[in-house]
Amino acid sequence: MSHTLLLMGPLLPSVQQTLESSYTVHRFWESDDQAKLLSELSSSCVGVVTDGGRGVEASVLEKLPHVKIVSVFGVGVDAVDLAYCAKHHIPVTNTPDVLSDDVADLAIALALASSRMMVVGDRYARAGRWPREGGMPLTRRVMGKRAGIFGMGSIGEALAKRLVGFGMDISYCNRSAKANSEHRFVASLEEMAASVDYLFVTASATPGTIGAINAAVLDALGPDGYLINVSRGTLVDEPVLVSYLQNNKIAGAGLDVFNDEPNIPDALFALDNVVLQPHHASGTWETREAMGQLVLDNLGAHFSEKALLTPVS
Ligand code: 8YV
Repeated sequence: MSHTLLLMGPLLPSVQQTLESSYTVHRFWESDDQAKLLSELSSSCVGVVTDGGRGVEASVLEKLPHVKIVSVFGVGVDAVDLAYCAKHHIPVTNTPDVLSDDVADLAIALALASSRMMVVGDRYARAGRWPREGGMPLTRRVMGKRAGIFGMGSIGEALAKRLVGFGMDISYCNRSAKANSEHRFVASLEEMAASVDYLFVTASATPGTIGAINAAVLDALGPDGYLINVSRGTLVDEPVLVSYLQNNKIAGAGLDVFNDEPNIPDALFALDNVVLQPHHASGTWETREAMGQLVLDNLGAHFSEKALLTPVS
């Protein structure tokens, strides 16, 4: 008999199909009576599969005492109750590295799109304003500017490689300096923000980083600085960011992530100095397939009692 798993939300169809053909999978998000489903699965469910946004709460895990693995389709595990998992010796796996290049690409795209006002330009062109009014207003150059990366993990490193190609001067702020990094380490986020034109947020959401991009950091970034966030909305004090964008206290922002996804603060829709994406930095076929394969491989390793490929430490 195949192992019983609880799937918290839909996955890429090909991945979900493979999962459902290899295991007995119960779809949590489709259930009309989730409490009943959890009680029915309490003695049989041995694993949970979820994505980075949904994670899994202790209130679900408590009802499934035989769960021995949580496999996350995503690198961020902030929505998983890690303390509960640690206490109950439930290993958690995620999908690092395979998504880093695409997330870094989107960070670059957001920096270019916000500086070069690409969305404004697109609207300008489509509205037929070019022949009527002439060229759109001038924008700001990216090449050769100063970039600060908050979080120099695999995504930060992939981003730095790209920024080198833009001739940028690169600093980074991390828990500690990276032994082999050629870039400048700055221990204080505020200090780094004061010395860059682009502040990229690529750190994972932890108690130490949540709320880190606050008024003091945005003041330091200043009216010529751009904030690019491809990590988690929770790292930023969102109401403060909205007011800084409304009042041009920073030059602009490129945002893939928000505090209350899928809801984006209405005020941002009215602003030309922000480029918005619906949390899609890893959203390519190639990366989502690789993430799905890693989810399946981690489950396969767990159920055949082999070492997990990408356990969250
Ligand atoms: C995904 C993510 O959008 O990896 C993460 O942590 O947030 C994203 O890659 C998400 O997990 C897929 O639904």
